[in-house]
Amino acid sequence: MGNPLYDRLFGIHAGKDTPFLHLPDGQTLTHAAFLDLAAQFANALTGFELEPGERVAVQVEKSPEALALYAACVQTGLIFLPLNTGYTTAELQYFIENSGAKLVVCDDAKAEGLAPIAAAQSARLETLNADGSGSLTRRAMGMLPAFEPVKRTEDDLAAFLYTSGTTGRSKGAMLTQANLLSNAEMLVKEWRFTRDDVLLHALPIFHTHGLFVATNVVLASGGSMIFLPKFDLEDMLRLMPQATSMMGVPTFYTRLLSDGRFTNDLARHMRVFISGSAPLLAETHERFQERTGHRILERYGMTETNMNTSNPYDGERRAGTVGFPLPEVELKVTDPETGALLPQGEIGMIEVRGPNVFSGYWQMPEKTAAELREDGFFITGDLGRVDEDGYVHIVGRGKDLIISGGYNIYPKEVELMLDDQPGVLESAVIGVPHPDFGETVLGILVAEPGQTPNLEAILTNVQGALARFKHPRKLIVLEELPRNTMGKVQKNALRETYRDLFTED
Ligand code: MLC
Ligand code: AMP
Repeated sequence: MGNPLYDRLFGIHAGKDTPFLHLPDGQTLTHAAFLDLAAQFANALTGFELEPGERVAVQVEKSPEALALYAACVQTGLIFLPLNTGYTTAELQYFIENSGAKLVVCDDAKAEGLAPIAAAQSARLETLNADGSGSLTRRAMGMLPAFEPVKRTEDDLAAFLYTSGTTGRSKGAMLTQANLLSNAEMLVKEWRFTRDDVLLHALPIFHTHGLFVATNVVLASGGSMIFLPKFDLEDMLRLMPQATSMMGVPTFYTRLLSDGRFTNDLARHMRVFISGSAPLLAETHERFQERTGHRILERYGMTETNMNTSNPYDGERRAGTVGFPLPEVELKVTDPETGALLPQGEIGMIEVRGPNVFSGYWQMPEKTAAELREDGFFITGDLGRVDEDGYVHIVGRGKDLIISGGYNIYPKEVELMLDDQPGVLESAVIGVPHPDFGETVLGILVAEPGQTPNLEAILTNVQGALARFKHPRKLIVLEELPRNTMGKVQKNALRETYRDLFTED
């Protein structure tokens, strides 16, 4: 029976002295050395007497050790729950409690704040820092570099990723081994990854894109990656000549284009540039091709489904579209109200079904039932259409969501916070175009009668509670919010009014 995810992503590299991680300091970790490290972490985890299926909540910086911890969770059958490094302690408390994690791994700097939260639910707390040090590593270093993976089936859960909802409460998307494996292996074929590939990896590894797409594809193909702690323009320009491929959010592409040193020459030897997590403007597409001769390959996915569609590797990569449904992924466009299938070409709700689709939200059967149909179709919340050639276009969102630099922000969460502030009667949070982040967060407030809210104090309060990327970049006070006859706030009107706020010179 074995452990399919471990066997097919990691185990296949046993004993191979082939490169896996090229680190910014010039060192390279081979597949064999990485597997040894992962086995040491697995032995360390086993010492904590956790049962397979229990959750490990992990908020750590990107490092080879962080990746080894992911591999260790796979081989011990523990559910890996990575968390954005930007989350505040208040945000983390929810994830730890909701998931019932029995082990929390964080940076030394966060340990004091998280200790009482972990203790309250009898979870163990270990640390792992950006430089790879920490209590967990110390323990792992004393362990044998060999581990017999715990038996698992493809239907067993491998990871939880939290995704916010329109009500402001995050939901834990439960991903099985099969969800991750099917996508990784499918994408290797679709995008022609081989052991000769060197992926320039500057994405965070706490989200689908950086972990389950970029990392898993490299693992499944036997290639290697230049493993950067974060996107840094200088590093990208310096290291691109050593890479064959890159995956990024649109901000990566606009930032590269904004620098004159990013030339045709620098990108000449590259095999493929892939973009996703947020819409790539057709204009960025065209500018990129003019500058480099490369056509970016845009694909579409989400936390609950991994990747759903992709532009073709061979064939026309059509700007403004996300390409075709991946093999084994069924995609249909339905009436958002009734769920009825719409005629080809019409705009409606995108629904997807396939081995990539998650198995539900952790302990939220009602939310699961509302979004995941009994026949297996997942209601994505994205509005789109399929053109006459079969290309999928995403034309909008049925869900109230802002995507800033590839990070999702659910306005409701920020509005709940703003509504609670002194002097604030109500608020509306919208996304407006931003030259760097694609969209950014704008908070619109209505004051309580006779009051003048202190905007600076409000922003300070928000800072303590929410991750930086969710903070409104500006607060505006209005007499009242525009509403339709039903009393619903007209966010479209607000978006229209403020659409040039950050893009005007
Ligand atoms: C950082 N900041 C952001 C931000 N990232 N603010 C808004 N949106 C973001 N995405 C904050 C920083 O904390 C900083 O705060 C300030 O904004 C400017 O920082 P920066 O130095 O310009 O940001 P940087 O660290 O360079 O990060 C920008 C980024 C990064 C785009 C490189 O956000 C990133 O790597 N994004 C990728 C996200 C991702 O992987 N998404 C995939 C989700 S999976 P201050 O205090 O200094 O002002 C998914 C499914 C799918 O969606 O289909 O893939
Ligand atoms: P997340 O919940 O972080 O997984 O974000 C998923 C959402 O990102 C999707 O539902 C889409 O709205 C959006 N998204 C991902 N890829 C693309 C893309 N290529 N174009 C437009 N939107 C995208």
